[in-house]
Amino acid sequence: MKEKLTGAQALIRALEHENVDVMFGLPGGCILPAYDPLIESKIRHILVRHEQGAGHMAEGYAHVTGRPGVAMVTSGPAATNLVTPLCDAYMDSIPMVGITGQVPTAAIGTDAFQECDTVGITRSITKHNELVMSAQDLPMVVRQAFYIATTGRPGPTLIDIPKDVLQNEMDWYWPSDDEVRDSLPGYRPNAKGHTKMIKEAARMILAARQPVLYVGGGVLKARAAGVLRELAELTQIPVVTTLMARGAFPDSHPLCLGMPGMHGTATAVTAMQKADLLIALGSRFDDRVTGKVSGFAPDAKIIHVDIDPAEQGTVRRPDVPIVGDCRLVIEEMLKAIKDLLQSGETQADVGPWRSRVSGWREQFPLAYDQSEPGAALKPQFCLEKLRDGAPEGTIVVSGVGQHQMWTSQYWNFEEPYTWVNSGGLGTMGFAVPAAIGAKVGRPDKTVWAVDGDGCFQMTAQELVTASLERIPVKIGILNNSYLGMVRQWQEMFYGERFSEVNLSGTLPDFVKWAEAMGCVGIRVDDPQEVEAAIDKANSINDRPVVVDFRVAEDEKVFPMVPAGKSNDDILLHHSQDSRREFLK
Ligand SMILES: Cc1ncc(C[n+]2csc(CCOP(=O)(O)OP(=O)(O)O)c2C)c(N)n1
Ligand SMILES: [Mg+2]
Repeated sequence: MKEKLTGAQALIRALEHENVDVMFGLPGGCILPAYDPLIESKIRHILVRHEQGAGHMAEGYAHVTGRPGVAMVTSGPAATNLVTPLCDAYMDSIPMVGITGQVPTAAIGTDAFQECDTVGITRSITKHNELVMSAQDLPMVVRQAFYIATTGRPGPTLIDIPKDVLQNEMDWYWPSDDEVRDSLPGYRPNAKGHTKMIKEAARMILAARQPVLYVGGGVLKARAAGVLRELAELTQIPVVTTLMARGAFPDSHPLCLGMPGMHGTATAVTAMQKADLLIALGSRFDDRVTGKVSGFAPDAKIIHVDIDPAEQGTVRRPDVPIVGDCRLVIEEMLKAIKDLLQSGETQADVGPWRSRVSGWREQFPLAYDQSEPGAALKPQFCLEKLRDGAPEGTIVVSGVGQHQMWTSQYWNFEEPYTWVNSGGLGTMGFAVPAAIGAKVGRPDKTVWAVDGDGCFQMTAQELVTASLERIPVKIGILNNSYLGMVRQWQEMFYGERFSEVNLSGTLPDFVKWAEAMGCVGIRVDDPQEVEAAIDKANSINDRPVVVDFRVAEDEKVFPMVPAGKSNDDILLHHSQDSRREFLK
């Protein structure tokens, strides 16, 4: 006799079978039946204050653990509140499973209370989504959702479950791996790269005189940091790590050039421009990296390794396309290079290239000035102090804006999975909930979120969640009283005509707000007091802490490649028109 369960019981049991240990959510009418069996379940449920928070928490959890984050919410407005995190996870290839309630099957299409077409709305921002029409289907649908979210190029999936489907009875079963694969005949992610292409890539790597390893988030997704390091050290090829790949290669390594792109280091940007070979590993030639595509790395041949065939040639036509998992492909590449070397082939001398690149690094370091007595506190100074005071292995999360770019620039990323940010979508409000999710996933680690005053005001209410759930995250607000990144563009490209970017110098009081949410609040505006404030924040581990760093209003992020311009037009500082001289 098969065991009879309700759809809701089957859903929760299926999540347990998928080894879900925590989920983030908020109940409501249509998802109500699923919240009932949750009471008996071992799965920890974190009750959020807004469904967007649940989605970003699931993302933060997935970022640092590599396991899919789960968010469960009700229908209609709750489902639409989950749209931004789903899109965010889609853009940054984060494994995540969203579960939404839906109006009863008989009411679908009638504009019922809290009805919306969730699968329609989320179709283009999920890897896969499904409206479940029968309770009997639930175990298979759950297995498919987890399988698709975590295999191939990871991403979000969504299961939309009408209320009656949760209430109806079904006969429990648990599909095997083969049954899941067979149920998805159109889905066969290709993990292993093409042997001939990999050999061709190995030959090109040995022949290149000015090569650069252009490392993207795919390397982290593939857990390939170890083999990447082997490849870089064997070939002595310099490495750039994109915004999504910070931590995939240690910043302190002599071969590391830091971040490329719009706000990348001059060395990373220029090395790519001057390269004769770009080995793109899990990177997608994003416009923030390439600048004007026609001017991007004009002399470089391209090897492009990506698990998603759709990325090949989208922006720049590769000379050697390799579709496959970065770890497996790099392993094969290493073998192919070693075989060639053993058979007597030699590598071109990359020594002169390396010294040229090192010269740029010495000549064009990141710079700011905090030395002037009485000058306003600089955000970069706060970041350096945060970085130096942070316990080893601290996870850093950021919002979106100037503070995000400074964090990526000034932090030293030494280990993978210590950097969590919203790269592709650039979602303001990401940091606080994502930090909470990260801390839930890695309670053993210190988690600092570096946020903007604008971003913080979008999702700060989740600190109530963190206080009540005893999730002691630390938030450092680089409070410049402005939507700083927009202000920077208005200053530079709109003739200093500031429009709707001033968030007011005095309101709100972030310390009082933090205290009202059950956190410790600290304010600091004097450079002399920054270290003590950070030490105090680091010593508090029973509650969330918010540090309000009152920083200069007009500091700008440099270097900068203005939008639409070529990377050759990188600006090192505001007074400079272009850096063409340096590039010659
Ligand atoms: C949800 C959302 N709305 C608008 C934007 C556009 N935007 C990008 S950065 C930014 C300013 C962020 O201000 P703040 O959080 O104070 O950070 P700062 O740049 O000052 O460090 C804005 C409005 C966005 N990225 N996301
Ligand atoms: Mg700001």
